[in-house]
Order: sequence, then structure tokens, then C-alpha cells
Amino acid sequence: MTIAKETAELLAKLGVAKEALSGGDLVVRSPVTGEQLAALKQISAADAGKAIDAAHEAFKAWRLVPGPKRGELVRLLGEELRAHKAELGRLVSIEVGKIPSEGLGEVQEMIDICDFAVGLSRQLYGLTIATERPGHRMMETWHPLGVVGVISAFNFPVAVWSWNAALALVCGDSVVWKPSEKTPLTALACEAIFARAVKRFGTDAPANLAPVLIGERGIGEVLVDNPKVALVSATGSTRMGREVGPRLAKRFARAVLELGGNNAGIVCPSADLDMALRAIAFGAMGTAGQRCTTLRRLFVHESVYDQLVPRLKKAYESVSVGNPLETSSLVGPLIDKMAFDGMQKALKEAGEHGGKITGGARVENGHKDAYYVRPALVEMPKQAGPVLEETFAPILYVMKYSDFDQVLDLHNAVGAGLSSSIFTRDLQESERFLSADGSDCGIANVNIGTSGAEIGGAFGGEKETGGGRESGSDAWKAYMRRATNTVNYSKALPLAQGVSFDI
Ligand code: UN1
Repeated sequence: MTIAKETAELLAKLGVAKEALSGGDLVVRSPVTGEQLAALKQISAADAGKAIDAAHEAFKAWRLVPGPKRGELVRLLGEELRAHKAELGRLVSIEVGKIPSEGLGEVQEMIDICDFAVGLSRQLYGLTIATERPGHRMMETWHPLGVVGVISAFNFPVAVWSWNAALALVCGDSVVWKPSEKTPLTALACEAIFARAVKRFGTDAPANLAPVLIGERGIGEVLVDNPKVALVSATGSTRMGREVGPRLAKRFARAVLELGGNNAGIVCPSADLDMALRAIAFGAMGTAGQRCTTLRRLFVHESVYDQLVPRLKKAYESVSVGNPLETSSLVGPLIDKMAFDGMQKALKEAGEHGGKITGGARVENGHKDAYYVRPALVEMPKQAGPVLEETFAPILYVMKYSDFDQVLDLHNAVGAGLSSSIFTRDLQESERFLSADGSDCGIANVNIGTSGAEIGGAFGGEKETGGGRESGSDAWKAYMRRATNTVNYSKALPLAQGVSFDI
């Protein structure tokens, strides 16, 4: 069976109408073979505006449904995802090229955030605040915010929507999603899965609560500029964030930006090298280096460099690269030619900066439009040139260090600030790494890699990563508006700060 045929069958099982897959000009390809899967119709800017209007109407009704009841819809979404995990996971593998356990893992991440959000739907807690006035009560209340726009990237085509949607829905918001034009099929599948949950939930769910807008960049711009969209949660490159952020700021809309990462690990003298090796291998080569949390820079202490780096090189030379649908390879394809070209350009520049390259060449698999590469390990004399930038491909730059203070400075001396890790058994080093003058990233780990975060923590990073937080902890607060309420139940009207104003 061709991949295109399997895709059509999977989508039919998931509830996507056959007619939705053809007749348009948005060509969808599988990176696994490069073959065409569908040609989708794109929504016009005018119709996208209408969809936002309809989602705004949905918000006005949904915000009145009690939180725990809204949680019930997300519980049903979680159930539907459990029931369709195999099909959706497989579709992720087909559309993005992830290996099976990562395709399924992404759906698991969706299920996990649904569970989290269901609990949250009964815990959208406000505060009671001590007031300085007698006979008064002061409190803080959280209310639904409005329409939440989600712009997502190809590499986590479904999980990122669910982190936003599950929270936004329990918070009483509607959600309008513009998926990556590289991965619209998995988005249509999510829309169909969500429709099943809505159907089971019944009439309390308004229509148009979570529409998907298929289109290119212009449709993302409609979301960013439409005054009815209260918050835009955008995942993608720092370049994209530089355009989206100011446009949202101009109309005082909220932004949750999850942009580039240039994540580093530090391997200290006391590290468990077997453990570090495994963590580095998954962090740097997993998902073919196409996670925003991928390990891209590695600082190894001079005392363990010659023990670790040759072993790492061996792993790079021997890791299996190939078709994730038919083989048990650990590294699947890059998403497209642009990603391959970007990788080759970075490697060339690294060479010009004195880098010694292991790997990086194209691996032929009989399909001229599929881009498989051997992951590259580059030993760099110093942190310069392409090491300072995020290249969305499996390149790991390895550097030697001798002084802990200096390596902390180097660790933080890049634009991005998403994820980081340290491998050490020395308490002083690990605590310092997590302290105020340690890693400047939104995620800082000890003895695990930079990627593969659990949903329970707030996910996001600082500096050029954009500052937004999605998923767990109190990230939900971005999806609600806060009201401070002061109630006077006395018979007098004392003014705050002792002001008198007797008329
Ligand atoms: C991303 O690459 O945009 O921490 C998100 C991780 C995953 C999410 C990655 N849970 O690697």
C-alpha cells in the first residue's frame, strides 16, 4: 500500500471527509518518501475573518458554562485521543517522519495535557487578599479571556495545539488554529477527533469552538491582526516571533511566544558518562534534531573529553537512519529540502570556523524528494559562527572546557534561552547551574537531556525564545483575564490610603 493510500485510510478512520483532501493547491507531502499525500483547499482571508467572528460568538456562550463542565469536554477529548492514539500517532509519523515511538509519544503528550486540564478545570483559583479597610473584602477572580489563536510548527504538529487548546477550553476560551502548512493533515485529524468529543458532550458546547484554518502565512497574519483574537500563542522560529510579537503589541493583544532554542549541555568531571552518552544521543539526534528542545551545543570538561567524545562519535557513525514507517531506525528524515540545505550551509560554515565534522552527509533511500541525513557531530575550537544560531537539523557542536565559571558564561552567551542541562554528580555544580547565576533558560535539567519535557511543568524560555509559557504549572493564567474585586459590606465609605473627600 502506498503511503498516500494509507494516509487516506487513516484520515477516513479518524473522521476526515475524503473531499477535504483534494481539489486545492496546498500540496502536502510525506518527508518519508517525498510523495504527495493531498492537495488541500486553503481558506481565504475573508473566510478566516468570518471563522474568527464565529469563534468569538462561541466564546461568548462557552464562557458561561461552568469550569468543571468545560473540563468534561476536555475529558472526552482525552478519551477520544486514547481511542485513536494508534491512528493519530501513525499519521504524525507519516506527515512529519517521526519514528513510531515518537509519533505515539506526541499523542501521549496530548492525552496527558487533557488529564492535566480536566483537573485544572476545578482549580482555576483566585485569591482572597487582605484589605486595609474595615468591612471590606478584596479578591482576585479569573475570567475567560476570548478567542485564542494558535500558530503551530511542523515538528510537533498536534501536541502544541493540545497544550494550548486543552488549557484554553477549560479556561472558557475558544481556539482558532492555524497549523503549519507542512502538516495540515494531522490538524484536520485533530479537528475531527475534537468534533467527536463535542458530539458526545452535547448541546452545551457551542458550534465553532475550535476551528482549524488551513492556509499559509497570510492566514496566520489574519489571526495576529484580528482585534477579536485576544491571545496568540505562536510556536516557530525567532524570525517569525520578531514579526508576530510587535504586531500583537501594537494592538495590545497577548502573546505566548515559543520560539527558537540553542540548547546546551555541560558534561562535568564527575558525570556518569554512560548516562550522559544516552541522554546526549537522544537529545541531539532524536526527532532528527527537529525539536525546539534539541541539544545543539555540548561543553565537555577536558578531563573527560577523550573518554566521552570518541564514544559519542561512534554512536553518530552507527545510529540507524532510515524510513521510520518500515524500519526500526532511530533517525527519520528531515522535513524537506530546505531543512537539508540549511544543515549543509551550517556545516560548511562550521568547517570554515575550524570545526571537525563527523557525519552530516545525505543518506540515499531511493526517493529523490526525501531527505535523510546522517546526524553530524562537529568538534569546534570555540563557540563561533553557526554555533551561535539555531539550525533546525541534527548538528551537535562539541567544545572542550576547563573552568566552570567560564563554561556557564559560554552556555548563556547565545540569543536563545529555551532548554539546558548539566551532567554532574557534584552538588555544588548542579545547584549553581540551577541558581540565579546559572543557566538563563526556561528549562534547566540535571542528569537528563534538554528535550522531552513532561507536560506538568511550564514549557517555554527566555530571551529570543520569546518568554511565553505553555502547558503545565500556572501557564493557564495567560489564557484568562484577572479581575481584582473590592466589596464594601460596611455602612461607611473609607477611602484607601487614608484619603478624605467629604462632600
Ligand atoms: C517543540 O519542539 O516545539 O520537551 C516542543 C520536548 C517536547 C516538546 C517539544 N515535550 O522536547
